[in-house]
Amino acid sequence: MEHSQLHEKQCEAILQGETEEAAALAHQAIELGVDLGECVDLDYARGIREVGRLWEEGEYFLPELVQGADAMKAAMAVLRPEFLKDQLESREEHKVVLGTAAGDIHDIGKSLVGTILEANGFVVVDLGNDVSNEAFVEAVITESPIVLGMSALLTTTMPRHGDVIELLKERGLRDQVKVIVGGAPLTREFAQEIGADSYAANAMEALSEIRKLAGIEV
Ligand code: B1M
Repeated sequence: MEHSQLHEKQCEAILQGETEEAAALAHQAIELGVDLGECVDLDYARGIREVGRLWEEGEYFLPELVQGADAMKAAMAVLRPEFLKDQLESREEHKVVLGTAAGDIHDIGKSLVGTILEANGFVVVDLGNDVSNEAFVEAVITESPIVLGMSALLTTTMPRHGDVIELLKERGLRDQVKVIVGGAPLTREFAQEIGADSYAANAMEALSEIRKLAGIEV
């Protein structure tokens, strides 16, 4: 199969919510030696954003939204070991705690950020999704990460990032950890407003920002 044809088919599989097809195509991408970053950034992201657009326009309903997400997750599960194959040696002092804000179950983007960080030598403690403000603060105490990364995909849940930062200040912990936030509705301005140390628009930018926060030269 031509690479361009594979890219189209991958996007289509996410758009149609075809979980098995998406996983099978991910295997083919590995076999064909296609750039896997491109598969995620171009094909899967394009497919899932189109799903979101169709849902917003009332053409897709919740089941289609769920199926699209499941197809993307299935493809990502196939690619994850490949991303981690040439993993840099992980270092405990480069620990990052990650999670999605309270009330928010969107975790595909956050998990992708985690995979890219792990592949690049970070120890990632992923708290999952719908993480309470208290649980984020608790993890800063128990895990002593160098960076706390919070994700949100809903305009209603992004303010929780600011709440966590306030809670860290109240407990005298703010100076112990750098904070980065991200997720589709966020902006650099929002990150500055709530007092975060950094913001990233995508997984590769998150890697570069977190390296800077951790003082890692590349
Ligand atoms: Co929902 N959803 N969803 N959804 N969903 C959105 C976000 C929405 C924009 C769709 C739309 O209207 N077009 C809309 C939000 C509107 C708003 O807030 N203004 C929406 C809604 C409304 C909802 C529900 C309320 C629907 C309902 O039930 N009526 C509901 C909410 C549930 C809840 O959380 N309480 C809901 C549910 C779901 C599913 C469960 C079906 C599913 C999520 C499955 C899952 O994640 N396990 C889902 C999906 C798939 C989407 C869309 C279509 C795609 C999100 C995604 O995975 N993108 C989304 C539409 C859209 O975003 N355009 C939509 C792919 C992913 C790779 O990108 O997450 O942006 P993204 O992550 C990127 C960057 O943002 C960045 O890097 C990532 C990689 O490049 N990044 C970070 C992310 N986190 C970062 C953290 C960092 C740094 C960078 O540092 C720590």
